[in-house]
Amino acid sequence: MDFVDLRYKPEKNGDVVTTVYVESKDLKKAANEIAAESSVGTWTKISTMKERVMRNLAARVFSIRKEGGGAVMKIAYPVELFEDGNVPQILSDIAGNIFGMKGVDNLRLLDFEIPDKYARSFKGPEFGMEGVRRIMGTSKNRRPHIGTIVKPKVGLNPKETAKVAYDAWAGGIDFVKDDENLTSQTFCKFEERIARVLEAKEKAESETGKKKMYAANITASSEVMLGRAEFVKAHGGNCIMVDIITAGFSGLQFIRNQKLGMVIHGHRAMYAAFARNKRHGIAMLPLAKLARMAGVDQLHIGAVVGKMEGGRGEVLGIHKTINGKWAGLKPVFSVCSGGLAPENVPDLVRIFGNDIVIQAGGGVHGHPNGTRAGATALLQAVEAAVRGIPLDKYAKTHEELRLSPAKWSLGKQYSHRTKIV
Ligand code: CAP
Ligand code: MG
Repeated sequence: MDFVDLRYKPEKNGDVVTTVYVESKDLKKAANEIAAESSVGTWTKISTMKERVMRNLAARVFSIRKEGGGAVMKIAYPVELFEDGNVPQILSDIAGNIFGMKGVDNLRLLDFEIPDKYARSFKGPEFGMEGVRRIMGTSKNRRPHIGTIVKPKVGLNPKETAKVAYDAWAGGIDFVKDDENLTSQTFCKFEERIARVLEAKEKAESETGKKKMYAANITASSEVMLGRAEFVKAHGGNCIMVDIITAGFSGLQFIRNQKLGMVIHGHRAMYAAFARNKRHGIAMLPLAKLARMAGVDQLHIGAVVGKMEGGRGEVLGIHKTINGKWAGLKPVFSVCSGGLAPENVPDLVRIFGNDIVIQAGGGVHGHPNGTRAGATALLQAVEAAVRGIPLDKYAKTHEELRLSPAKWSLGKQYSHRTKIV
């Protein structure tokens, strides 16, 4: 068992340490195979192995704790195994072939820790939460930002999209974004949409006197993303969105490394293909850390309440991790989204505090009086929540909010929406 050493103590500045959950008929053998395959080993002894390679670069499983039907293991990887600033490469190591090995029935990457010096080799967010707040003028009044996704997800033409965006901004929304599956389809070509929506943004800004943000979804192959990002910049945009899992970390790093001077909004569509099965895959926490290293400024993390999976402990842990201090990488603005409506705002503020972006698509455009009223209702819910005023009380003097909970409060139409009291 060359790769299992239960007496080994990892070096804080010298090792990358992963925490994995493993299921196997033979856990110790699996531990050895995992550490071997993800560092310098292979399935058999090889004549080309050098003593110095084993000594300096072999990964070591240093903790095996039985849990559930398997075990939680900790693996130390010498940091020399990793290339500075390369997200795909760290994944090919710590989350590569090991998921497919026959000796392992299930394997889940739960977390990883990296030395500060290596962390600093990644660009991280260009703006981070404080940078976004500075742009939007909310550095002092630190209420949650509110955002909406233009709905229907796809199908509107550029003119219709711009109208929905304008109504949302005029109603009080800070942040409007494209949906994850809207890029440049025939019915809504990217260039025309971006030009029209940014025009609407300017109009809303001059009418409301408030700074607004629009996340244009540039997701595509890297060279197309760059062209689209440059188009957004040339038309006065301040934000771009990348579907970071479908575009991949390489695509995200490519865009971040251009230093475009625009906020990067990270949408996590497809994350659950890795993260949902609690016994296999890659949990959202490591995905979120990688996104911060690669350089997103805002990231979808789940909402606890609403339509997307993710319990309170897990999602709050992700928020604290990407929003907290880490080797000088700027804190990421966490985005809570998915099945949210004004009625969820008090729960969200109670769980996460004020340093989040609260996003509602259906919960804004589904308001009985339309998008503008829905945007105002969401803003009113935030005003009430940060002042600790119960929503039903605030709703008595705020018409849009009063009409909004009437539609959603019992959760009848969304029976799957959880309410946290
Ligand atoms: C929300 C949303 C977001 C999800 C993604 C959607 O719309 O636009 O993509 O929030 O999930 O398409 O579902 P609604 P997550 O407000 O209408 O639900 O934020 O968990 O990554
Ligand atoms: Mg969406």
